[in-house]
Amino acid sequence: MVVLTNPPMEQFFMKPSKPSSNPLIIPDIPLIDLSKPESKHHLVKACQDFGFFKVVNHGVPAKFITRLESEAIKFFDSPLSVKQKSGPPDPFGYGNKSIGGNGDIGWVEYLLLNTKPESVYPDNLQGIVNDYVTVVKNMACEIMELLADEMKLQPRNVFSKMLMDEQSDSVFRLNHYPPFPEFQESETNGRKLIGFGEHTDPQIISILRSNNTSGLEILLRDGRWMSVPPDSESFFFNVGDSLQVMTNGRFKSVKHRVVANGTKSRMSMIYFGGPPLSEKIAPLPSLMEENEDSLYKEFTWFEYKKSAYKTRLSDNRLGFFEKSNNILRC
Ligand code: GA4
Repeated sequence: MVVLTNPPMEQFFMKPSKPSSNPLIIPDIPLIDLSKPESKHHLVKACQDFGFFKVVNHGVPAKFITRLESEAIKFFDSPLSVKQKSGPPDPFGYGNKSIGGNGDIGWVEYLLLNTKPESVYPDNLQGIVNDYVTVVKNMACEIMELLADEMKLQPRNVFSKMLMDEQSDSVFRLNHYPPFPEFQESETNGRKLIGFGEHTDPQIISILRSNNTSGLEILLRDGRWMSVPPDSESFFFNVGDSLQVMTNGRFKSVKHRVVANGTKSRMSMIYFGGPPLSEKIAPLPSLMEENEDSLYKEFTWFEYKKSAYKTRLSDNRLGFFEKSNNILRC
């Protein structure tokens, strides 16, 4: 395990990216309005083209969100010695600047929690996190069932049952991106500050809610990074690696990253819906066309997770599980 006590400041800046040949057309983030039944028809395309969409009119009561946000602010405002009682992350617990165990760093502090019922959280967060995870998981299941309907998959809980399973290996994360001391454009030469480096999520589906500070960016199919306008009242869903495999590459596990703002704090809360450890992850037979080959070797979520936790954030984790004799859809 790599322990970085004080990484040089220089390492927190992104390498400049090549100017895009197509900078003018910025697509809209797919929007799913749960108050409009016809909105579900956009789900499949959103997962195929972006691996990402925004959900509005979701019905999650604001109190679950605001209570958690204010407790999270209190937690991150407390002295380092108090926060460190919940750490170091192994992988669960409080972490500061160091992400994962393989040398990734970002201008972020976080609390990573296991959502298993027996898990113990820092004071005041226990009930509040449990309540939040329960309502967000229910919304995730509703979306996954609409997706199954749209894909004509039977039973319609084919995805949601993995999140609902008592053994579901789901994770919850609070990220706080604090201001950067003496952050000035002139000193950074316009370079972006790494909050959370580019990566895909290994799980099935991730659901993010943030305060109104920008920072989240997604990688579009044409190779451009697109900044996602923040919206504290909505939830952002992203397809994870496991869902990409279960759909045999039809859905894209979206690469995303967070650029730290430098002057304004960003706070996000993310539920990562994962299957039970023993679950076999493979393309769903009911979805495969006649003579369609699986692009991936079958694996259990335990095997995938074990392998994923040995990688660096930006690595292509699914690469180890691709069947090399197949040509990947792009
Ligand atoms: C990305 C998605 C989740 O935040 C996470 C992350 C995990 C961690 O922070 O410990 C990982 C990362 C994430 C993927 C590769 C490995 C593991 C950091 C890292 C370098 C909790 C998860 O499940 O995978």
